[in-house]
Amino acid sequence: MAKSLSPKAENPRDFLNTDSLLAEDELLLRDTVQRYVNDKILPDVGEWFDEGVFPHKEVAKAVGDLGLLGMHLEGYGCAGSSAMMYGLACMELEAGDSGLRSFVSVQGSLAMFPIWAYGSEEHKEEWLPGMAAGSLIGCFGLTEPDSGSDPSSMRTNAKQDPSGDWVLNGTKMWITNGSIADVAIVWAKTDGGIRGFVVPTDSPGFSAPVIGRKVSLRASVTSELIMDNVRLPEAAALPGVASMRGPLSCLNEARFGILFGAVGAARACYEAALDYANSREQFGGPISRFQLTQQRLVDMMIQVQRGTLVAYHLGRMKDDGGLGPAQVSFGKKDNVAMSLRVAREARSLLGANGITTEYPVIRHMNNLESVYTYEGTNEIHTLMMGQALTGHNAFS
Ligand code: TGC
Ligand code: FAD
Repeated sequence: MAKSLSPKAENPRDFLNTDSLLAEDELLLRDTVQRYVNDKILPDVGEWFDEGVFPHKEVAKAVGDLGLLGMHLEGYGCAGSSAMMYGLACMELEAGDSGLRSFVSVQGSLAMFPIWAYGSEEHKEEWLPGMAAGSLIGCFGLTEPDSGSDPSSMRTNAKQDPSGDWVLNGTKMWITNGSIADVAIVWAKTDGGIRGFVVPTDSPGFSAPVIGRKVSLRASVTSELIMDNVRLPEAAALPGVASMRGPLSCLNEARFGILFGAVGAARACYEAALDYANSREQFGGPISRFQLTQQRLVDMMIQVQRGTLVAYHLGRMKDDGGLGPAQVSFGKKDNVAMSLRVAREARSLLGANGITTEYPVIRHMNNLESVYTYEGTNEIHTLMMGQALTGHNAFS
């Protein structure tokens, strides 16, 4: 009888027992979000993706009730959780769908964070409690049609007229949650530098048409923001920052969530491939008995486990206050690229079934193409790390 080489059975879903690196409250939070995703998202998300819809009201209320919106912020109805907890939530949400994690990251890290970090007391009291509860939705407008990787070239501008009011003009592009938002954080050039503006989306002159024909992140709303002489009171400008540091610091927060989220998507693809390989039979037995299939599964498993370790390490660094932007780039670049590789390999392992949304893999794979591009493309993160290594700016 063949003797097993290992004294105990490794868990194929957590081979290195990375769970042992998490504290009890972290595991509890992780399991709660996982249960929500399994029960309320996975049964329907394939259909949402097929139909290009995202039931934002129900989802916003549910994730608000779970305390996930702006969960890493303190006060104003926010949970005040650790960075690690926020990362774990993102991991589980993205195991459901990148669109779900996008919704939560944009709300918490890109719309609530700038209000929390740079807003006036009035901004915080007016917006944050409702946003934490999910009854108000936010979006973040930085990218423009001609200004993507280089946001400091933006054309959107705000001018103050003699009354003190701001008049905002310009177009933002590819804005997650744009058409469903109650409030947009819009970054614009002013005579005093780049400022963030808190723009209620019912302001006259503001519109947010949906961007259609997407084959990625279909269960997520992506929009243009058009500002045509939008008049705002003087107090609409975020008082705490007047440079690119404002929007770029928000990106750090969201990129941190993404480096966890991408692992969740990769794990979902790997697990789908493992289950499929054990059940699909060819040449008289399960395809998991072929050496080549085992090599593919082992490669996927190693990549997912490595990505998990990187995420947990960066999570601990952030909670200790020692995580710099170029280290966030390490995680965003590497974990998203890893996730896309795993998704493509899993897609191929599922054969023809891999091309249908009956299975989650191609949905994740297509979503990850957006994740690879947004929040700083793979190349931009390479250059951020290159600059940290060498001191040379190779962006232009
Ligand atoms: P640079 O001249 O280097 O710096 C300007 C000011 O910003 C500060 N800074 C940062 N602060 C905090 N965090 C960072 N990561 C920072 N990077 C720079 C810097 O210290 C300086 O501060 P100060 O006070 O001296 O003025 O900036 P730059 O304009 O040359 O930009 C450099 C570059 C290329 C890295 C940056 O533009 C960049 O990251 N580009 C990528 C654009 C991007 O990621 N866009 C994302 C849009 S949002 C999105 O995609 C949401 S998807 C949401 C979803 O659905 O999940
Ligand atoms: P470009 O900047 O035009 O880049 C094109 C290519 O050139 C890329 O491969 C890039 O890596 C490469 N490149 C650019 N500069 C360099 C360089 N210096 N060296 C080498 N290569 C370079 N933005 C928001 O503000 N808010 C949102 O909520 C938001 N949500 C999004 C949702 C989705 C689904 C998507 C797809 C995008 C979203 N974005 C959002 C926009 C996103 O951040 C941008 O798409 C991204 O920053 C890249 O900009 P770009 O698409 O204009 O590409």
